[in-house]
Amino acid sequence: MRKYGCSEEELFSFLSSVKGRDLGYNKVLSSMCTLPHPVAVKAHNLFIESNLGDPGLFSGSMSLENLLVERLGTLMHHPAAGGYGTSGGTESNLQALRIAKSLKKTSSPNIVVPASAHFSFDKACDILSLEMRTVPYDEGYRMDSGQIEDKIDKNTICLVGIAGTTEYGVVDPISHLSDLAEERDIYLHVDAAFGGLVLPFIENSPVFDFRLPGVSSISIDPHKMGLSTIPSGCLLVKDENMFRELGVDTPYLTVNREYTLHGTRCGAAVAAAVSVIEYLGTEGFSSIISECMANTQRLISGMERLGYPLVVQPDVNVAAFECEINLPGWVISRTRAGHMRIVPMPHVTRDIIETFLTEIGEANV
Ligand code: 0PR
Repeated sequence: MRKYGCSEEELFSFLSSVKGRDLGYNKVLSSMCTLPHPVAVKAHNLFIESNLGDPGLFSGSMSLENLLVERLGTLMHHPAAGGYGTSGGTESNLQALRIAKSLKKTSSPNIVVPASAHFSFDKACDILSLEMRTVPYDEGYRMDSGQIEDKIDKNTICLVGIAGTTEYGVVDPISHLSDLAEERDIYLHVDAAFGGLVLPFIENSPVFDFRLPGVSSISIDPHKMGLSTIPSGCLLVKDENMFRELGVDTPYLTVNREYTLHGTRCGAAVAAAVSVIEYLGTEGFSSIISECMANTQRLISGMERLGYPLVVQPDVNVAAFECEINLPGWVISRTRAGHMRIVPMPHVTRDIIETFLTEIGEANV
């Protein structure tokens, strides 16, 4: 640390120059985050000092967290769902597995996940000492229904399905998982970190939420398609009492027990997330999602016309192609299988898609 602080001018000129090295979102086609909505930024700033880790001090912020859970629970067709604002999908997935592990005590617990599972499950299994059993893809890059039962045994504490996979944007056979979960009395967690704020706004999209009776919990991330500020996730549970499994005594706080993972928690991101939801409503979200889906379709038809086949028709705005090209100036990612992967987020406008298609068309010649 310096002995004497620098001037504000010097500090902010340093910060601006450093920020200039961040890529921003302009030609970023790989990210599942996006520019936050202006109301999210405003609300975040308004609640900048809020700490949900000691909710008695911030009862206004806590009421916003309750509203967030109620709104997302209702979107997932279960207004009475319990939940709290997490730091993102990783924390939500970890906490869901903690609940599942606590509900079913066995000496060598395992979980059954699709091959597409996000790497947050590797981290959670490492932390919780769980064996991760992976079910291969079917031809549509979804968890192969026919191979799930083979992986389940008496030590299986949790089944996981993904609603909007990170790499191919598809939804696993969650209704089949729900049947299995009910039959075998196993906890079912749905990772809808990405798809949770996309699928409800697409007509005839696959059902993945609490309408399926076997679903125990759902992860949804406002800092992805919720256009909110980072860090913002939400873990919803079917029954609020499930959180008792995680309760610890907190004698010197304004509440006596808590079940969250973090101690100090960002109330600003919760205020931001709920603000976007209130400001846009279902109409606003539907129009943003339909634009992202239209851009995804335009990208798909453009790529196919150029001779780069789509790997699988996605359920959400993520598209993967058989294409080896690396276009300078663009940030594009690749799936584990090496497919080109593009996420048409709200910052990826139609103009950006057209420019990308033109450039990739020229690279083709
Ligand atoms: N579950 C799913 C289905 C996800 O796609 C992700 C993140 C997570 C859980 C974990 O969420 P958090 O990162 O919020 O803990 N998927 C992307 C990834 O990490 C997110 C991402 C975001 C990737 C921005 C790139 C990027 O620039 O792969």
